[in-house]
Amino acid sequence: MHRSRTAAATALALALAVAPLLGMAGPPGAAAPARTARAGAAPAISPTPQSVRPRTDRVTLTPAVTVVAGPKADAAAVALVEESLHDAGAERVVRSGQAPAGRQLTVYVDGTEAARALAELGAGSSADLPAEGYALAVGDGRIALSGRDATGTYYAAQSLRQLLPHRDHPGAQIRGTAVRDWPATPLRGVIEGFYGTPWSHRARLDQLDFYGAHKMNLYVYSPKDDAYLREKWRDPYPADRLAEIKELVDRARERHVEFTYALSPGLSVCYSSDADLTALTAKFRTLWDIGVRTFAVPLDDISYTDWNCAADKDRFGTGGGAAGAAQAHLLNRVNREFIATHPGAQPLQMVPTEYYDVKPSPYKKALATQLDKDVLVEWTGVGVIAPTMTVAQARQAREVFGHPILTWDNYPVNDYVTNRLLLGPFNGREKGLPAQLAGITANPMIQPAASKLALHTVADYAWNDTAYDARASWGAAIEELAGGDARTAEALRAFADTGYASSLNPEQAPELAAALAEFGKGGPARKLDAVLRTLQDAPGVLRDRLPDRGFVEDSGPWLDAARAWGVAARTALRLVEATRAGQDAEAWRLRQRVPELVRTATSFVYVDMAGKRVPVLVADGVLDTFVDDALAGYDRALGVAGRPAASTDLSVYQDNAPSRMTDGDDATYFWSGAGPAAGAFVGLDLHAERPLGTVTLTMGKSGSPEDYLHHGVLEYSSDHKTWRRLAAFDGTPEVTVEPPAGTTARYVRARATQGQDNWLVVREFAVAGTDRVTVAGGPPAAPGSALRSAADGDPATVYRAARAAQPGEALEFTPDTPRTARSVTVLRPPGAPAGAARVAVRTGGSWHTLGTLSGALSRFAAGDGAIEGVRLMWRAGAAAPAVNEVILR
Ligand code: LOG
Repeated sequence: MHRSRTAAATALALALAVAPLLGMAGPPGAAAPARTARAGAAPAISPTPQSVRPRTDRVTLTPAVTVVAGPKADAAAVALVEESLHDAGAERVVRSGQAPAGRQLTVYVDGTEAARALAELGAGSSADLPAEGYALAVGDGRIALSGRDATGTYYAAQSLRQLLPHRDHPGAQIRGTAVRDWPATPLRGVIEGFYGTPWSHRARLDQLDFYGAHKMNLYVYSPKDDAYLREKWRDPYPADRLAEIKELVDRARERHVEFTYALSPGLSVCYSSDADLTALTAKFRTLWDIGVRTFAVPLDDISYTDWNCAADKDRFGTGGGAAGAAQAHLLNRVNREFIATHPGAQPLQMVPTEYYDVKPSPYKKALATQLDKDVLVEWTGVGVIAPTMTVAQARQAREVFGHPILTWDNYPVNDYVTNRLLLGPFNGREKGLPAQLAGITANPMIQPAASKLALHTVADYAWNDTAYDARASWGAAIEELAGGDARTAEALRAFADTGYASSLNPEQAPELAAALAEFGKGGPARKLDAVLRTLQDAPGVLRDRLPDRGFVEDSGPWLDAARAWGVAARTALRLVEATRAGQDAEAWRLRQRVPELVRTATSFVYVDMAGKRVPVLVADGVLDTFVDDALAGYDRALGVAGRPAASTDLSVYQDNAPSRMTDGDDATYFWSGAGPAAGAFVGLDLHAERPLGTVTLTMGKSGSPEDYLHHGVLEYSSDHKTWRRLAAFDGTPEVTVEPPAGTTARYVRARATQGQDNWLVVREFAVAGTDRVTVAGGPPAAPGSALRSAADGDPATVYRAARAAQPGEALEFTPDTPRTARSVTVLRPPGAPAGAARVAVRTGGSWHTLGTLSGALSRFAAGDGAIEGVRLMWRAGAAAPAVNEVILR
């Protein structure tokens, strides 16, 4: 893939990976917004109209309603008006040339009658509105609507649909209103332009309906993984494929959406070749014949330094300027020999190879000066995934490209983060931007229906950026998708919150994070549990009740993960409570349950088009942090260091997550999905400042012995900002460092000091405590387990014996130096039998029995004197013993 793609992906992965460490995922500045009160308020038109003047009167929906349509009224608009009247409870809807006598409701659609009614009702004339504008009025026993053009009339009908209620009998009262409305930018829509599984035919039809309902007028057909659009661009379509596309074209027309056919020849085209021009226009011609009127030639993600034919090199030379000239040459021919010769064809669109910045370059200069002026140039903003877009940048883009600019906004596209659903609103686009542009197109997710939340907000912004409020639009999108059902909306909101973060929305799960923060500040556990309960139940509610079945289908693994995280987080909450209340046995039981629940929550995968299984993320950096903190809090209360939390700014290859560096298992590993650049790191959070014992970093693995940091440094820090060097290492996959006595830190990291091509495998990254305990005796540990797990400071790791104890066998713990402690605690797995061992301590050179193991948690008063050793003397013949941790405190 193109280098800039990878860079963008890495940047986002980085931002999201470090967010928890930097506290970025913490409580959002803004409190959770109030639910939109709907009862009594006039139903909202979405996108928000430019001007709405409420009237004081109401109109009654009579059993029979007459529709008087002007001679040129748009057929789809009239049909939509009639359908909406039926849905609102009308028993009969009659089309007539004039209003009937009597008190029947009449709806005027376009024509002179509508114009008169609109003027009388205070909505003015549609004739002086911008293209696609409309006027709509309800009052004085009538409804009137009229568009500046056919699309305007259709949009008026869409707005009326939203004003009318859903009822099965007549009599509804509709509030009087006068609306004048128009779009902020001419083109508004969606470009199906991502890598990965292209949308299904059914999904595309559904999307076109959605665009029409949201006043979006453009759909660009450009899935990267449809071979007929790229690799096999010269090949004609088989008849059945063409028939399907025709169905899309027809549906688009009915919904007033411009179907744009985008052909990407850049992988193999010879710009100077007559034959290739003919191949391109011949393909366009087959699409023209089924009704397509808008065409695009995207030239993104191709090489422009290598020519595909020698003739191009001879004709255009080399370098970016030559590439721009070659592209302009081909596109001008398409423009002059195809677009210009087909009356009714809309302006040609193109995506430049440099689509992601506004820096002047020879390539851009060539396009600016040589490409026909009426060609629209697409631009992603500054950066492939632009976190923000400003008016000034849009002006610069227009200037540097020398053409009208159509944004290709890479949101909510998730092809570079297929483990995520991006469910937050369109954000960070400055007001005033639409006026600078020929239009706005959004590149959506691989999941069509799940894209609707974000696309709803894109439509709102593109239509009326002045009124746009990202959070409010997001709330409205949720309400609409929930079909007006409060319980469904609550579930959808909880779920969408877990997929809120992206380059555009730096806060992950803002509402959940706020609830967790409130609890952290002493808020009631009951309240947090209710929030987590809503999340846990949300997937079930959505599966039962969400009208959009596509959304449920698209979100499958994420719904599963959300439910499982809800369960894990609620259990962690109970752990926090039990720890605080000193309920030792219950807390220990929950402490052991949580890691299993987390394993389940992280087990759900999205299977991509190549069959690759990608573990999905929900509310990452928020839920996992809460759960980790609960475990660490328990461990701290117990007096052990606990397992450090691992992190990295490198991408992760498959499911080889950073946590595998700290699982005590040499057979598992973290594996990066790219060669580390200089500055990349893997790190440990020890949860609290503490003395550093031996630091070990074991990298590489059989099969990938070169996958280690070839040049790096070990560093430590107390605040994750100021770092001090512990040691440098070069050319060795196994690093062991003894920090100087007295060194304390909370964070330790290994940082690359040079970039490298080899990826990075870290089998284990560990920091020993300074007060070490040696474990000896038996029975011997089972494969995959170790004696030292019983005293490694991590209650999650467990020593499991390979067999039952033999007579006289004992497990013996010896601290480096005699330790003063009030108690000895032995933690064992759930269901561990009572009476399995006698526990003794050695003080002053002699052994004293403390008692016999009870259940999973046994605690003994240690008596006086520094402890020199602890022994578990097994009862022979009992089941193979297991010990999580022996703690002296
Ligand atoms: C591709 C696009 C892809 C997106 C996000 C453009 C113009 N082209 O870096 O197909 O979905 O990034 O991964 C792209 O954005 N190139």
